[in-house]
Amino acid sequence: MSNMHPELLKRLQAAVGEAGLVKSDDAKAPYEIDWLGKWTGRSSIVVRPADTAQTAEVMRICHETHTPVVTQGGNTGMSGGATPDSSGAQVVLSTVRMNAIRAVDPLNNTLTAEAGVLLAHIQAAALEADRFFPLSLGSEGSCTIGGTLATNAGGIAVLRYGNARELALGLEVVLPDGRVWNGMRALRKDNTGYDLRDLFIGSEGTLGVITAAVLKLHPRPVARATAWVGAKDIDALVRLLAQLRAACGERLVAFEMLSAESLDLILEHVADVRAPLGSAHAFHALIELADTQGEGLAELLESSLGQALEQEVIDDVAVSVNGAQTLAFWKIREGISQAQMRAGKAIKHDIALPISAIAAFAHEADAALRSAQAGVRIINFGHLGDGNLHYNVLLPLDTSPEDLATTTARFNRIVHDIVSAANGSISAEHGVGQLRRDELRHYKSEVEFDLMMRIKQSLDPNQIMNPGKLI
Ligand code: FAD
Ligand code: 2HG
Ligand code: ZN
Repeated sequence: MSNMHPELLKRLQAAVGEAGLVKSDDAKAPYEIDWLGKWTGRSSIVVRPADTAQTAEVMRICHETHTPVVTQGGNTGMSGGATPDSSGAQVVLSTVRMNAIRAVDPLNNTLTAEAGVLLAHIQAAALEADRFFPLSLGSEGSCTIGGTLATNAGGIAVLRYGNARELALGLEVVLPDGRVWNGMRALRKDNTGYDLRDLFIGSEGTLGVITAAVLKLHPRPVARATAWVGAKDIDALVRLLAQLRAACGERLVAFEMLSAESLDLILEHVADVRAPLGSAHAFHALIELADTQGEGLAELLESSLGQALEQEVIDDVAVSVNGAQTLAFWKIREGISQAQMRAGKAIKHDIALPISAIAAFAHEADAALRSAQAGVRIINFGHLGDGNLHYNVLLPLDTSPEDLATTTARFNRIVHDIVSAANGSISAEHGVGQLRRDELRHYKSEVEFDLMMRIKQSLDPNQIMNPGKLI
């Protein structure tokens, strides 16, 4: 049961009603472990406000009483940002009851949704209005739009449409002291001072609770053409990417990469998948074009890839012939997170580099890791089109926690030093949370870190928003 002071419990109950509280240990348990099963904690209570006013009241109470708050959406984050610590003192504020789509405006190409709406529901509502919300992630059936904005998530269509930040026009945020900032502007131009919206996007629950957002919609594509490509090395895929961007322009929406080791892992651990070109190639890419015009898309993809074959940039191609095959291609790509969980303990590196530096990075990091540990299993895959690799290392399932901790620290330093030397990022799309907090301190400049600390201090002077995460 909740170990909270009875007076505080009474006030929270008055704010959200009995239906808005989760008190028993059993009922709280799912909020106290993350999706990967990697981080666990203990909350004092879980509060589930039904609207912005209730959220504001909860925050006013927590601010006054210096009670720490961990905001949680779908709890699918990859960096441990939504899990409370082990003190039992933190309140989990779940946004799942704030799940209304407030409006769709097809003339302005916008959709207004509350924070707890699932990403998949936003995509569906856009399609119902004959529009398109392009943000797409493996977790879209479980993650919320609030969490997706709070982590500035990316996914498989960033190459064409940008990440969460680029798809948000306005936000409503409950500040740590309970005031509500109404920034719900549905404008594409607004130069009225500092960009507060962009401050909250990617702030991972450390500056306030996002309660609603105005999102950008795009014209609905009516045609897509998808292909699977095999190549001898990652350099070849980087060359292919440049050729396809030049030939297909905005129609190139996805360019996803899997190394042979990543593909083998999926084939071994995910049911009902088959490698379109076998698994002999060292690198594979899943490529998709989409367009609001139906004509000529498949031909464009075929001719562009045909040319790359002739020039021996790539070694083999399978162009999807129907919707079922396209889904089968994507099922392979989306199986990678599950496959890693089943196969071992993954040391994840979610890194970004200039695309022109990707191949050199991969060669250098491969060599460095292999010389640090013979036989190391490198699971390199990701959103090559965005310069974002998931350059993971897989350890056996029975690795002890001590070995995992020391190997993680060693491999993080090797990989992140190479990333840093190339002016890359050690967190491209998954955020910082607990996973990268100490690494962030190590790699951010003093000036940048100081600015972040000042922002945090001025918005959250009582340090109650997601303590122990990000900063
Ligand atoms: P949570 O996990 O609940 O929270 C994440 C963080 O945001 C926490 O710090 C939390 O405190 C904060 N937060 C949540 N809601 C709010 C709010 N309303 N206001 C303020 N702070 C809030 N990410 C990618 O970028 N690209 C991918 O391709 C991708 N694929 C994934 C595939 C799988 C199978 C899984 C499990 C995850 C994947 N992710 C990916 C991770 C991604 O960050 C999350 O899936 C999602 O965007 C987070 O949303 P959520 O609602 O689950 O947030
Ligand atoms: C993806 O691109 C996700 O599939 C998950 O960002 C990455 O499992 C991972 O490391
Ligand atoms: Zn990803």
